[in-house]
Amino acid sequence: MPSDSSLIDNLKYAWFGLRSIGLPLILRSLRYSFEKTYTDLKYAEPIKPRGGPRLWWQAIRTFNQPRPAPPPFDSFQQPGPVQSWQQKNTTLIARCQAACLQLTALSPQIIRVRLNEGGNFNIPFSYSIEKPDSDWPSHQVELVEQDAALLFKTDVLTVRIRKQDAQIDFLDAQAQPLNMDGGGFGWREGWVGLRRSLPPGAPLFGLGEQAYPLNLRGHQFELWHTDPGGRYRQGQNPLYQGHPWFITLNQNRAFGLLLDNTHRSFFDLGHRQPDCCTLTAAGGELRLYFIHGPALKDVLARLAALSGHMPLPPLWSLGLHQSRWGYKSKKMVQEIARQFRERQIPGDVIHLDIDYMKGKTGFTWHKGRFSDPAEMSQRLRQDGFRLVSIIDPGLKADRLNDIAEQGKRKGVFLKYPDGKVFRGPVWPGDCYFPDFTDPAVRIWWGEQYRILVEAGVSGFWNDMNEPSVFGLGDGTIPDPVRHSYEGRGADHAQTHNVYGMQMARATREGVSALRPEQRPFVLSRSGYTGIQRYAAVWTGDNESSWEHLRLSISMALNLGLSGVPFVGPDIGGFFGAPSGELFARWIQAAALFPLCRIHTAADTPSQEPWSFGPQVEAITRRAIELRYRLLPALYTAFWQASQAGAPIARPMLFDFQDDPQTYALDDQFMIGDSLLVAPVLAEGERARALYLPQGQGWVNYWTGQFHEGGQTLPVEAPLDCLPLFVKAGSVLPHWPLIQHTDQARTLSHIELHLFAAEGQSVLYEDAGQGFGYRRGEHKISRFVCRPTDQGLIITVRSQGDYITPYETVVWTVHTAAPIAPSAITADSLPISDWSVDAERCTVSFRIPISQRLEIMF
Ligand code: MIG
Repeated sequence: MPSDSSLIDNLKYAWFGLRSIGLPLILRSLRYSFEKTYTDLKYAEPIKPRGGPRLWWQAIRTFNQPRPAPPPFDSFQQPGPVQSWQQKNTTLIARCQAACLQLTALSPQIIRVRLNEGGNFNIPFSYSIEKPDSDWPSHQVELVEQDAALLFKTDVLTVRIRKQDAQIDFLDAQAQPLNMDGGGFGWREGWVGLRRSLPPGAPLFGLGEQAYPLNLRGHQFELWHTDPGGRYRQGQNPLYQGHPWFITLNQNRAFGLLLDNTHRSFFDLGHRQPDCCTLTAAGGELRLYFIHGPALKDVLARLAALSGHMPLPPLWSLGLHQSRWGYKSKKMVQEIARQFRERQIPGDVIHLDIDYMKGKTGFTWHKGRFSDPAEMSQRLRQDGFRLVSIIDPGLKADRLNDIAEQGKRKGVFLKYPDGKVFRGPVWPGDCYFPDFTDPAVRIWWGEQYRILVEAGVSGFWNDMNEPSVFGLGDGTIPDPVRHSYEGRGADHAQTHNVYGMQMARATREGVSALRPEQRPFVLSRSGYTGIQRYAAVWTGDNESSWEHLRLSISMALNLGLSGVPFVGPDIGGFFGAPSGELFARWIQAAALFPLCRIHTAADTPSQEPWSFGPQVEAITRRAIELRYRLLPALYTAFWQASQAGAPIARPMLFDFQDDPQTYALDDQFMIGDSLLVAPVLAEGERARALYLPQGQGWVNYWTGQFHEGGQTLPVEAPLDCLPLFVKAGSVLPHWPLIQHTDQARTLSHIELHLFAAEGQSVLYEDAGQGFGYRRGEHKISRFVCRPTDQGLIITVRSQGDYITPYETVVWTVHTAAPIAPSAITADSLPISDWSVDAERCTVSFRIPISQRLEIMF
């Protein structure tokens, strides 16, 4: 179904809203919209009328006005000429006519620039930056004075500050421009901003979650987390989480810019001026991080060093998640689990949406529908299913709600500046909102999970945490509402963009305290730079359309390039109903996505793997089986993300940035180092073309056929086929088929498929749960494959103390042409038994875990 903005469509969504929210709540939300405007006006500077009927009247007249755009950058005040400077270790302060600039080289590749009118540079606090300045290893910088400029030099970067106007250029070690100033740093009426030139023609990526194609160049983005309150469309911005970060390339050398400022911000990425980006924020200090590569993967590794790594999640969260808004009873949940097992479709997780709660309010069970949750979760666990349950930030403001009453007594909820507790309507009606920026409140919130933990719920889904409040306009908390901000004090305007991330943090820390021996799984809708430390994210309320299938890929890839590896869409689409074909293509495309969750809205037709008839069921089973077979490869990609910030789902250019042909590709992507996925994204299509990057060979996963890199290849893609290629030279690990990840603890063997060519690859293994891996209970196996005149040599170097459940390896060596080995040795001992498949060009043999294989032809 095409998603045009026809009146009928809009009426349908309005009707859906009316039915699911109900008239009284809609009227309350309308009143809230006036209240919010009233509050905004009441505390606005300069102080307006102090309240009363006149202000109400003004609120009613102005309640739905858009927030102001930033003033034009040309009108910003600028620091002016550099008058004096002072260097202390790796920091330089340049005193200019009207302001001061502070430059700090945190590492040879990371430069922070701050602008401050008074020159009072206190220790910066940031929710996004995890690593304190003092934790960076020491290194040398050199300051060189020239006639017209100061050169601030690390081992690999030169920062050139022009004396005349304090403009700043970043040059590489060869003094080649990386990123040049395009208009300086400035401020006006509380806004701060900067303009930089963009490398000609270079694509731009990042910005967190944006409903755009992969390359963001030429567009403009507002960063102010917003629940669109219905489906979103391509080009709609802002959504649930924008991140103040982008990454680009200057002649193949990558760098990234992070504007560390939580206020409502704007990123104009070559929209008004094609060769410049203008970044502005509605308040706070101007604080910019420049991160050099030159490899994209190094930029991402450095972003993770700054903003934190995704901790390794429990293995079960890599399994299939089945969800819908509307699994309303224990009976329904158990029936879903039963169907999965009966139909032999692998699955690990069932989600409980707001229907499990009493009156849709947090930390309660609807006892009528879920009579004995602990018994239910225990029975599901025996069947290999775990539960994830939803929690919204707002707690029902009701005398009968013990948690809300207790929270009120303890003072955990957000308040207006006059001390009155803030209330806003969400699903349960009027709610109070915890102040997640207060450490004590995070602990209080975390303890509330006890009721769910005791009921055996395994993971936690944080929704509505933009925060979303029912009302017109941007549907959130009024700007003047106060937050602790770690005791520093801040209003909502400053806190808004980190609220959801701090909720996810409170959730993660809370369940960690309740179950210290287990790895938490938290799924969050909102987030910000740093969210990867606390939660996986999904891309919100999408729609069952081909357009959204395509978007789900570019959105996930840009989140990955923003440092958030654990991502995925609602497979099949949230609003609307997918055709069987769309569902089949979506589950194929997302089969190897980091997060693999099927989800749909209330009152949509059912969206389980078997809802579309036997043909689509078989396709879905096959896609999910592929995921479960490849879990060791996927888990290795998770480990890489947790170590070095690499995305799990990677745009083609990530590993092939020297091949410019990869830059524009957003309909194919890599999973980890060696899998190339090229899903079909259009209705009726049964073939497609894909690009194989230069520099190595590629093997069709299904046929075993070898291909040269550096070419566009047409492939057949009947409805039951997901085009999938493997980088030649890789060892691709497979598990025998399991139905859920508990079964990975008793594997009889592992299958290692080598796609013979010169190459290296890695396999990471651990218990899939707990924290033993941090004490060395992991196993990292590095494979090197070397073709020789006589055959192939494969070496396996393993480290770590983890003992795999299996002792046997089934090797399958795939070659370009049929081979008949004359001898095979494993750790120098000859193997007598192997089988050759001449048609598929493979040789297979079963051996104990070994360090060196030689295959003689
Ligand atoms: O306003 O809990 O994005 O996944 O099913 C809707 C009901 C509230 C929005 C989430 C969606 C979830 C739904 N929630």
